[in-house]
Amino acid sequence: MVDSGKAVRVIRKAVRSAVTEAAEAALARVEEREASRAPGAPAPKPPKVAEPTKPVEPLPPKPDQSGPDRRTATGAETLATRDDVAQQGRFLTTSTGARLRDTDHSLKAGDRGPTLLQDHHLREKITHFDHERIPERVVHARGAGAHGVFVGYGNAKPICRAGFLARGKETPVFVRFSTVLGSRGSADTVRDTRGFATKFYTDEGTFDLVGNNIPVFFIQDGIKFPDVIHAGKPHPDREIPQAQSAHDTFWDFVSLHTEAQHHTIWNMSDRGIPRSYRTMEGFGVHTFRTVNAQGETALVKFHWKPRLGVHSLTWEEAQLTGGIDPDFHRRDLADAIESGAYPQWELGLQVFEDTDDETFQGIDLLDPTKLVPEELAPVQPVGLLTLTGNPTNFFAETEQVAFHVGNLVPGIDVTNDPLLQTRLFSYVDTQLTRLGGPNFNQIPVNRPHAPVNDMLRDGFHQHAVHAGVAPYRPNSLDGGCPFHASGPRDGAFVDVPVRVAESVKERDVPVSFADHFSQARLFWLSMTPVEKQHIILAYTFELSRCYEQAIRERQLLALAQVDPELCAEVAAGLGLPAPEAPGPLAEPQPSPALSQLGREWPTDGRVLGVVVGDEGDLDGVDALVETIADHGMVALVIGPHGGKLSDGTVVQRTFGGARSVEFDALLVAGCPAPAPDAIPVRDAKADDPGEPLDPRVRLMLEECYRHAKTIGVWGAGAEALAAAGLPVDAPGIVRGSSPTGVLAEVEGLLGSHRAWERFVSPTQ
Ligand code: HDE
Repeated sequence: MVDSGKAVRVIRKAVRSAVTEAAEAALARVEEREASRAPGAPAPKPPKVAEPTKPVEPLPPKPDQSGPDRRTATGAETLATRDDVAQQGRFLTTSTGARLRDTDHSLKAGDRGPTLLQDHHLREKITHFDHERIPERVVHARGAGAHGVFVGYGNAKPICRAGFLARGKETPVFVRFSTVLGSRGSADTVRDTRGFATKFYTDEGTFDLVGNNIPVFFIQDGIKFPDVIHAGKPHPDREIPQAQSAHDTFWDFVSLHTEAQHHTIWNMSDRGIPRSYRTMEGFGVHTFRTVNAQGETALVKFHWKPRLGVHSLTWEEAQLTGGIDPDFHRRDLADAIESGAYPQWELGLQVFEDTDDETFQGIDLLDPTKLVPEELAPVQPVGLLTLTGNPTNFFAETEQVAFHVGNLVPGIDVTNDPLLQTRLFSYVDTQLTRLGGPNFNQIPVNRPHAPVNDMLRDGFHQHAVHAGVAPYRPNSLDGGCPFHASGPRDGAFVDVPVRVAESVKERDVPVSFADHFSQARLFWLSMTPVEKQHIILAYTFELSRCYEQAIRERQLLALAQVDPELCAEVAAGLGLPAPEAPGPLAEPQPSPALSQLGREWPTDGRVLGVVVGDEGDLDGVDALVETIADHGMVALVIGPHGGKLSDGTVVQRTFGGARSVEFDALLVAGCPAPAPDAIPVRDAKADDPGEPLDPRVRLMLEECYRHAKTIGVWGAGAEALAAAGLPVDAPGIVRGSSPTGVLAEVEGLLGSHRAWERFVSPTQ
């Protein structure tokens, strides 16, 4: 079905046109910015120290920012610019546009008197503030979004007639990534599943692909969703722990509902702690049904394949980052887009014949706890997603975006997967409360790009001004409009007439859903030794955090049915005997595609820390920083103090403020002596200010080494390694004479993400 060479050519051409504008903006921005090359400037123009008093027009959005298309509530294009939907004019006004001369003092009966009820400005300001919050999502509350474009390759045509998959067709998208368990303000790097929800604003209506970064789910029937979420959320009495699965109720549930064991082993693997949203795969999880122009159907599973590969944090990095930069993933996504390293994923399909039994090689395609190994059904790329713009306003866009698995377009339909069936009910229902009424699809970020001609009327926050008198059909008063589309030729969505087997009404489960362990075992057997060690560590940590031994023992019994070695190692860590599996284990063929190791990937948007001293080590640093930016990566100069160094080099991080977890690799330009603030009373990290190296730099080197990150040194940088007691010839340590030579080698090594050989594994 796929000619991948041709597809790549088509896509290159199409994407070029789609992202040129954004790329030019990024370039212009880089030229504009002289003071600092690091992304993350809070405002489009650096502020002055003195308070601005001369009235000026509101500043425009930053060049990396994008926003919802300026459509009407019924999907029509407008001539509005993005500034038209932002603040207008030079003066502060009320919400109804009356200019105000004072917003700092309430209207009082005398300067010491009580506030007057007639102060309409005070009342408007406070009342609006009182209602600024809306309920956070019951799951996936913590997230980050971005705008982008999807370009079809055209090769899906034989199985799917959806127009957005047509060759070279550009469709605007909004993507929201998220964690599942944590509240809106929780840390990004917790161990959890990640959401990967994409809204395609297609010409044929909005298509939402609301997926996760894990291809299977905890439960087989949506009726258990409240249960698994109640188990994963903080305990109801003390409301702890936040955004964690390492607690009794979670493990109580998954050890009793053993269908959750497959999803759980993915969570315990490195997939549960991604390095970046940009380095995650995405999965539609359920099997969907596609329809081609002839009305023929196929069963498909959706995949997102990141161009940068699948990479994760180490557990220690994830924990440190949670404290040091709880916004790590959010910042990473925004910074990458701002610096022009546009994240990309190919949309891929696994395609299966639409047979009566809806199975493929014995795998029940309606069971969402099962995946189909790529070795059995290759993922065929059908289009490319590129994220090109950060939201202009988090609340308006990322918070108010409303996904729904029932937002389907002609050519894509659902199956009877009992998890998917429940989701079809849940998503609209939840928005009614969260977004305050039934008109949430009229919020700018949710507005379709296809003409809307529904008969839904009124309700809270109605933005459309419907004309006509006959929102019913058939009618004669409005000329009969709206009419039914006659079928696919008119672009109608036609529910696929799938035969429903003769059956009885029952609360039951298919026999094929009874296998809970064979694919958890498949996942385990497909891991490399170092990945297995990480899984053992994760189970041991999580179960050690459970209070009740009975829960640990019950989960060990589940692990015994996954793998005896895994069970024995975790049991040893918990100080418990390893139980025997009650019966023989399945012996599935491993799927190497499930492992994250063993391939080389591009390094766009990777963050390199460049350690410099105040003087003497600065030769070539400025040029190095520039080269790093030219190579699509981000350089952060780490110096003994803020501001500029003696040669004018701008410092983005200080020894006191930086921590290793921010960087994918460390470049060390010298052996900086302890800075004046390297005193324990000021900075606990400086507890041993021994000469000759600043102790905070030593800590960064130690951590980078421990986390198997690449470290590059030149000049006196080698002395820093020695002072930190690190071997200079270990894998992933690059020594050279020039900064650019070292960078070239470091970049090469970064392609495999880490110096994996540095993790010592007993089973290697
Ligand atoms: Fe969701 N899910 N879910 N879910 N889900 C929500 O919708 C629900 C499931 C997923 O960034 C909610 O707008 C039920 C599977 C993502 O805005 C809610 C069931 C998968 C997001 C809801 C599932 C997902 C949600 C909460 C079991 C992966 C975030 C707020 C039948 C394929 C979307 C909202 C965003 C959000 C219900 C299971 C993915 C309550 C009942 C399986 C990525 O409607």
